Amino acid sequence: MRMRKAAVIGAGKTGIATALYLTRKNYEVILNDINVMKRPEILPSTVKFITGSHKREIFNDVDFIVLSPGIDKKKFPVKDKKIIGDIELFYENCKSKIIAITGTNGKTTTTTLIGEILKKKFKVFVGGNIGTPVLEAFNENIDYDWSVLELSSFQLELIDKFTADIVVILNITPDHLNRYSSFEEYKKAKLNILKNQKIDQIVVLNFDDENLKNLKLKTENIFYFSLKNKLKNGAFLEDKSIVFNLKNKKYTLSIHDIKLKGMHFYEDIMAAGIVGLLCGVDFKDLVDVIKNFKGLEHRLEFVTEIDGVKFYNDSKSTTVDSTFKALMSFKEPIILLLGGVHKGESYKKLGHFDNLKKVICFGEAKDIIYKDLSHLDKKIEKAKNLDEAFEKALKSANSGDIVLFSPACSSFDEFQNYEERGKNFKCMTLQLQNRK
Ligand code: UMA
Repeated sequence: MRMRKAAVIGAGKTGIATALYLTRKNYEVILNDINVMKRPEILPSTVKFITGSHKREIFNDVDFIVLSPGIDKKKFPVKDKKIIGDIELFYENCKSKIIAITGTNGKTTTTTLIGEILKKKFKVFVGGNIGTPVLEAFNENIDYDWSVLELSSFQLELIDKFTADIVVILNITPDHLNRYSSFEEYKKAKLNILKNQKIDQIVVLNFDDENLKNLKLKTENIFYFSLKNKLKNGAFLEDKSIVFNLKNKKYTLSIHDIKLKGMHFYEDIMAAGIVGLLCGVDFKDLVDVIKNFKGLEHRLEFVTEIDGVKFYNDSKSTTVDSTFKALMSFKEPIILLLGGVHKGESYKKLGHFDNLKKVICFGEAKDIIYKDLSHLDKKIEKAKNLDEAFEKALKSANSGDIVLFSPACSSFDEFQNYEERGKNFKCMTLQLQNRK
């Protein structure tokens, strides 16, 4: 009998984990990356590694193709083969219950929180867009109770039968408009998380998001969270507390127990709390996790205070909406560093905060940003790159100000990724501190 044969496209994190997984499953594997690169050492010799363009003939006799999420299926030259992503392969083999989290902003924080909360009671795998490829769940023979998956629109485009026991959709605002032709197309990819809805599925949605509030679903197990409305079944903000009102039981969490700055984090906490309580975690364990959660690197992360100026690293912000939320988190005068690679959105809504003292725009997107925010007049300046933007920010900063690095763009004009960009910002800040 002929060995089953699969092609894996992209030799990044996903591609390598997929090639290793399929090899273990006795597939003959071809791994093809468009970039000419060294053969990754971790690959077993049985994997055929081909660099260079995705030529049709490479795939002639494969049974299916696994695309990495960064590769746009619409642009992939092969159309007559089954094409899936690693999430689908995961689903085919997964024995645990699944929680799938998506949304434009807050996915990683919510996924991390849900993971930590469930770990109080269960064996939990956490993976997906968060950085650990999902197929790594099968590296060791662990019987997980729950798999908690952060899923991006790119990953959701490539599902076929995938479904989850609990689905969380945090928000849908414009993003990746350099890959999608419209917001509607992007939204459709995100909502693919409900493609194979189940009648008994639990769905957790943001009531304040017009794209989510009125979704027609098969299930009646819908739980909402809201910063603005008191809800009968879900979580909401009341006075200085988050109230979880679930199945006729009320639990109250004081916001003084929350270390994270920014109302948008309350949404993540509400969503994670609902999931935790529905899964049967004790409220006191949930509060314990939230009390001790200091937030994640590069997400409105407090770096340091120098001469009364506070520096925040929000390098993960690659969308206008998430920078908008970062701006909403401060009452103090803000010096905002904005720029990188333009992703197709208008920056206009960022220019209407009274406490915006200065905007320094930099990188490839600087001219577009400058034009969109031209009404700021003397309050906006251009800089070549992040280094220069940082220097200019210092010139405007006085005691009591916030220097907010929340770029609203992707990082690839200067950096490998947002992590490298954020580390760079933190490094400049800490060097400044050492000079003092
Ligand atoms: N490549 C090709 N052909 C192409 C384009 C790229 O062969 O036409 C190759 C590149 O040369 C590279 C490889 O594909 O070697 C990269 O693949 P990838 O971009 O899918 O990256 P991975 O390393 O596999 O990481 C992916 C996710 N990346 C993207 O979706 C862009 C990671 O999310 C995720 O953590 C990881 O899988 C594990 O699941 C990152 C991300 O930026 C954090 N996500 C986006 C976001 O959050 O906004 C969606």
